[in-house]
Amino acid sequence: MSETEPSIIARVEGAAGTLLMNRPKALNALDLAMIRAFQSALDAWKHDPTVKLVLLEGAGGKAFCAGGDVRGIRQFAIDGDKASVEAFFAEEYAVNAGIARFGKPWLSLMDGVCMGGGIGVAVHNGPRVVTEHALLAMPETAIALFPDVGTSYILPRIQGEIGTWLALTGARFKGADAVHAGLASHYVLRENLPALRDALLGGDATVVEQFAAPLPEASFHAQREAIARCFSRATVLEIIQALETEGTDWAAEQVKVLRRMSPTSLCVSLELIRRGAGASLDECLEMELALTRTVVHEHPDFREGVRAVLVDKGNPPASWSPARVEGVDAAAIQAMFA
Ligand code: QUE
Repeated sequence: MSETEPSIIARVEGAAGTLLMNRPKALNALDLAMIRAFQSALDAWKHDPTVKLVLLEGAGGKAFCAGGDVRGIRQFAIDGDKASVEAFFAEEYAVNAGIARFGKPWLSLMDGVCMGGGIGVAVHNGPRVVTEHALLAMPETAIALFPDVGTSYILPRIQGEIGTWLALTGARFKGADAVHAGLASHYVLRENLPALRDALLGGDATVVEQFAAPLPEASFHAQREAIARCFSRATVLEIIQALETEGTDWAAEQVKVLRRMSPTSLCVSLELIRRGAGASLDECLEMELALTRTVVHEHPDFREGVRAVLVDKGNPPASWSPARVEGVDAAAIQAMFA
């Protein structure tokens, strides 16, 4: 049965188009077939007057969507199949842009893990609902990618350098944290999702207001000032030095995390976020697509990062190239944006 079940289940229920990401064993990570199903739904429903809103959910109870199919991308890179890598990212980013200009509410119910590509199908429209079981992250620097799916537009617009901190360290956000940062718009308890879902099939997205629960304090509340102080620096090395100057356990832990990430990826990600602050969403998606071409095919860290994190799980990266942030050539990073 599961072999023939579609990886996206698209239906019209009442006045809502509903999309269920349905690869629970892969935490609903997006492959190209799923991305194409998103595009079909956007095309079918954008001008369909019977569809008043879209409701997006993840199957299985554990994840909304863990990201993109980076294992598949890595294999394309190893095979030298540039066309398939290009198709994946170009079509994924087109879906992100299509959601932003869909013109009707595109309502995401983030209950469980939501990372990378999952954030990309959730945050460019709204309402963006999280539960107390939501876990949001941009973990790409661990696999030597960079914050993509239009997050280079979103992250620099979060106040107090929270977006820079998220992008570089891959910090995990709970549902309430995501609302405090503006990545999510409504905090709803999991037990109330069935009733919210039923209400939404009536076609009025504003009913979500009636389901919002009191918002707990952000888990990063005590670190807000340190985040703003340290992550506003011009270079990754200066951010690390600023964290070392803080002299707190929290800051020392951030340095440890940053030292585990791909140094090249940290520098690319910081530059991307700084450039994204002054760019439109479409310009950000274009920058990201251009970066995939060098980062995936020409830089060794991506293959090594995906191998370590997702293929041979728990087997840490043998070596990054260069191995340390101190060894990254600033001109080489700038050249990747040319
Ligand atoms: C960085 C990423 C991803 C990641 C981990 C990272 C990513 C992704 C997955 C993932 C996780 C579990 C799965 C799966 C994929 O993990 O993009 O299929 O079952 O999809 O550190 O960018």
